[in-house]
Amino acid sequence: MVREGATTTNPEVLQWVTEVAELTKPSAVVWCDGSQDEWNQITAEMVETGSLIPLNKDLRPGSYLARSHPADVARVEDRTFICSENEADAGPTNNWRAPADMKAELMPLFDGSMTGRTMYVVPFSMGPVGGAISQLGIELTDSPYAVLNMRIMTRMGQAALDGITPGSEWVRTVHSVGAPLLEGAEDVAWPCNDTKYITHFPETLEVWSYGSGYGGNALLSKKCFALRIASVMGRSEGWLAEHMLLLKLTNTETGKAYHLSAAFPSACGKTNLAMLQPTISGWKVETIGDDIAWLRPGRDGRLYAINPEAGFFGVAPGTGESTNPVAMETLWGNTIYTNVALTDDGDVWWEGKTDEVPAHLTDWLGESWTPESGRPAAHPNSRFTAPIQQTPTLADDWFEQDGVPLDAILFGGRRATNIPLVAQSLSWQHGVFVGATISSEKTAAQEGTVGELRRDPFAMLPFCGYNMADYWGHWLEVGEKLGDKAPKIFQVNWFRKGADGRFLWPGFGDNSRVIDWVIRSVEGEHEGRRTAIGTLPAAGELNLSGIESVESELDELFAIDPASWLAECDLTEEFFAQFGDRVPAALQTELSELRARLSA
Ligand code: OXD
Ligand code: MN
Repeated sequence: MVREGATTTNPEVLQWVTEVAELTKPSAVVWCDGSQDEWNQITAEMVETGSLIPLNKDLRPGSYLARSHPADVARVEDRTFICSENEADAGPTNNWRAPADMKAELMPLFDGSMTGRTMYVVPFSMGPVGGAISQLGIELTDSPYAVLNMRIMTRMGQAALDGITPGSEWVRTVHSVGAPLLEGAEDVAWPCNDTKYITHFPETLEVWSYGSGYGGNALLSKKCFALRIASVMGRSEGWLAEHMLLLKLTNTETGKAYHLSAAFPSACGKTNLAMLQPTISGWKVETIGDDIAWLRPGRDGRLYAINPEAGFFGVAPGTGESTNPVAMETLWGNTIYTNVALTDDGDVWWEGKTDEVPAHLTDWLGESWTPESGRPAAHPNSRFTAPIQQTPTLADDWFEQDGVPLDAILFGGRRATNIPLVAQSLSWQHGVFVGATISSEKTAAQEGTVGELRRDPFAMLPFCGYNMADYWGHWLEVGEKLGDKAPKIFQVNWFRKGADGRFLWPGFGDNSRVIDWVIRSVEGEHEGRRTAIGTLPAAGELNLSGIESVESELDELFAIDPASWLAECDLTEEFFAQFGDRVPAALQTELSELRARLSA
């Protein structure tokens, strides 16, 4: 069955696909080629079975709506495991299981899990096929929804499979929704299982995912491969897999181009920044990526970056004409929507898409909805999956085979207090300290005390495939190798609030003003103002033309209160303590030097 339509002769691939098929027992195996015909066929089948709703062809050509099971709507971090041989290699911030124990637990679940379903063989490349920073993988899945999403999110198809040659390095990923379809039984629109496992085997470059059809649980190229497994590959091969967006900035006066990456925790507006529309003149801003960047030293000693993905899997609510017109244009068609609301004329809607709320909708659960219903029409984690090549602001650099050189790296969180709008780190080592201590205040939506700091180092807390403290050490080593060719590191915070609870900074397109300062600092055009926590813009350096009223907020936006910073240093010490003596000495030095500067 496996070898019948096989489109490779690589015995390693054939053997692995055969083994998984013997275990999961699908009724058919389909080798995907990534073609339009294949897409047409799978979408037609899913429409037929009720798993996809075709949208109005005049309003959203080539687009579909999927509604998930109401209990399968997000990544499941408490069911996510790093299965390294040694527990200490997973570190205190990951769930760990010994590989053999986890396999013993999983195999009975996968045994026959694809019964009655088709197993798709989905070969894909992360980054341009054959690129210096690219990697190859295969996902075996019984979810046609996952196949369609993978076709948008990766370079999926024959070229990727052809790149997987005997002896080459590639990542094996297996996904089952865990819902065998027994003879005569009727299928459901969104099969899944209450039992869920998202498991990673970094030493053997494998991912096994069971029970969920949603997002990062099912599109194994994304968080599972491109962050958790790739971070481990990067550690041993001298590169970095990061939860970062990627931007190209061109100075329209000089024509000089720059590249910037930025790490923010989930739900801090990465997609909005990736599609930034500057409110100041002098810059052309173009998109390269919105979620993941792989960084690797190039032959010239600089740090090169790619966006390994080929699409956006973006959060729909809050994306609208006023907040992100570029995203709205990108979503014109060829898009899969999941868990958004359906309008009466066959288009999609979600909270924040338009200022005006439609009088009637079908909500994400398939029920009739009006503004009086008292519940959101779209699920808060509803998504669009859209091809990156539809982005009107896409930079040519997305196609660059070997990536683009980075000039600056930003680290940001969502901080109402303490953290200034922007600060340049004093050195690479200090920048790694800043990345390692990224945090956001907890909001009412999260467990814990409101205002308490939630640490999210490098925005990688749920995504680092090895011990977080070793990861910091790896960043330090990469920086040492780059020396004075290393990109400059900045800390940013769009979310600082005044004593009256108002946001002090307008954000969105006006963040271009901060990026203008960042690039001019990299170029040495600005002196800055050195403080205990980093270099801030000196008077007059931040371009406020057109928003002069913000001038009166600058004192608060850039205020550094030594007492509350010192209190935060105590929290950092506690945070570091959970990693024991694996915390690099250089970061302990940074902490004590920061305390000394604040106390001076
Ligand atoms: C995402 C996330 O979906 O970070 O990108 O959670
Ligand atoms: Mn993300």
